[in-house]
Amino acid sequence: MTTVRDATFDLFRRHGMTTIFGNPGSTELGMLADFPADFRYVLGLQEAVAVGMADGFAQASGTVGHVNLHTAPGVGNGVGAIFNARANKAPLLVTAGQQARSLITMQANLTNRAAVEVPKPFVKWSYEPPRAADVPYALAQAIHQAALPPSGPAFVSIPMDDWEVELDRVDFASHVARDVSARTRPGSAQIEALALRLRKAERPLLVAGPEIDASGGWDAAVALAERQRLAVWASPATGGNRLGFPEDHPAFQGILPPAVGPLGEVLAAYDLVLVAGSSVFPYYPNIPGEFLQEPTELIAITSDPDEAARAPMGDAIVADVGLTLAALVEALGEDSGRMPPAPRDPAPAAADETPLAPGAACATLAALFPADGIVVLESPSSTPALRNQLRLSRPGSYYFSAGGGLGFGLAAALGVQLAQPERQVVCVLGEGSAQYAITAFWTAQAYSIPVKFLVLRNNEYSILKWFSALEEVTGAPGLDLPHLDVAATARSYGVPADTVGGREELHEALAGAFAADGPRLVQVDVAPGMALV
Ligand SMILES: Cc1ncc(C[n+]2csc(CCOP(=O)(O)OP(=O)(O)O)c2C)c(N)n1
Repeated sequence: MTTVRDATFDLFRRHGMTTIFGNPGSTELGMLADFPADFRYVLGLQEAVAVGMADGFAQASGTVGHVNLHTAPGVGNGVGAIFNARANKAPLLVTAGQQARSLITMQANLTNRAAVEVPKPFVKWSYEPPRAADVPYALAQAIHQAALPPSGPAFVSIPMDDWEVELDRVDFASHVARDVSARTRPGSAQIEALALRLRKAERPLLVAGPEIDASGGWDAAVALAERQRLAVWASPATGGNRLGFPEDHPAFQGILPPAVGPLGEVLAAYDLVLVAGSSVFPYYPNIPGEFLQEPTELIAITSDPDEAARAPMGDAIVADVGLTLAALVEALGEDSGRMPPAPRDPAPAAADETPLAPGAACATLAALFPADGIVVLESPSSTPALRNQLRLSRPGSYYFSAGGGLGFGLAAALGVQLAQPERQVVCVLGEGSAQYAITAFWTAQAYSIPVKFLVLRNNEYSILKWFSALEEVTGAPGLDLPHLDVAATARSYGVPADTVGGREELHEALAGAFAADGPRLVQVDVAPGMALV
């Protein structure tokens, strides 16, 4: 005989899911009892942190991530981060405890009355098994749901008295040992038709989206661009939770602007736009204009049927992005003979002023950035400057919140570092953004997670002031952040931290942080305002 708990942990083992992020309560202790030695539990002190860490871990580890939350309030606290995970397409199992089955009907304390409803808009699948014996089966389904394209969070609510229940083999054996995969390639006729359109194009463009990296299609995207002499733009930063193309490559032209009008103007220079692994498009803010001007044509490749269906223009192919790009490379053969696109200009050097321009801070980071480093970014008004100065060029080097809910950056950086212990994670944060996951500093020191944090402090919600100007809003309150000291807070949680001013001081402090073991934080004062370079 086996218990629900044993069968569940066997299921997790089989899927390589031996890291569990969470914040426990009395309703989760049954699951955590006699915690197996081959598993690791990573404690987040608030649920947004636990979910954010699991999101980063899921994206960077190649496994389904797992976060365990405390019944209704825990899931409630985590919902903003679950929203982000959905936008990031992070394959994520979210579990939560529930009151004992015999007490649910009387709505005893801690009963989650609508357990399945609470996370619903933001998860792919939400379930509470009707019998204890169904818990492993429900979890197996949730894991498959989370991993199948488009990957995303799936939720299971588990009554607290289920874990000790004994199972008959017949109740669980068949679902533990199942592989389910759905990486599909378009048919050869579809590939040929796409190859023909590319061959005929005079000024073809590849828009590189986050799903290229997630599907392992990086090399295929580079080969396609090089052989076909494609100009390459990154999909707008608003939805670009990962990079799809090396940003120091001569074919790379820049990051598409996110608003309809300006984006349409960039596309107008091309006759065929191939969008790989992005929605069409993560538009924001609302600057009207032409979506696509004749005679430009657009074709999107995405594994997400919803993205394909809701695109306002162009054709779409629903298939695995990496496999489709590889098939296209094969079908198109060697060189297209086209003229290569002109390379874009190097990023201009930012002036050495006080306070430092955000671009100068990013350039200082770039000078020290480890060759195999990974950036997790949440510093809204410096996003373009960082992408311009750093020009990351390796797969799996960049994570950003496609959902835009703050709190992702600090938390996810820890999850990414746990998933990629051989690579150095650098987390670049605004001092405002850091507050939404501030307790993650405790987890960083408690588990010796050696993330290096760079906080760009400008004493305001700069991006919101930029939006105010764009929306012609004057007199909005709540946009200033005087006296916020992230370094002092990080130190209070046990993370060594410095505050610096000029470029040389920053260089020295960052070099010291990179040379040190364990987590380190450098806070630098920067000039407010949207920084493009
Ligand atoms: C959960 C959540 N709440 C509020 C916002 C709105 N918001 C977007 S950017 C921003 C300011 C971020 O400030 P900071 O990190 O200091 O960066 P800066 O704008 O100064 O670059 C806020 C509050 C959000 N995106 N997510």
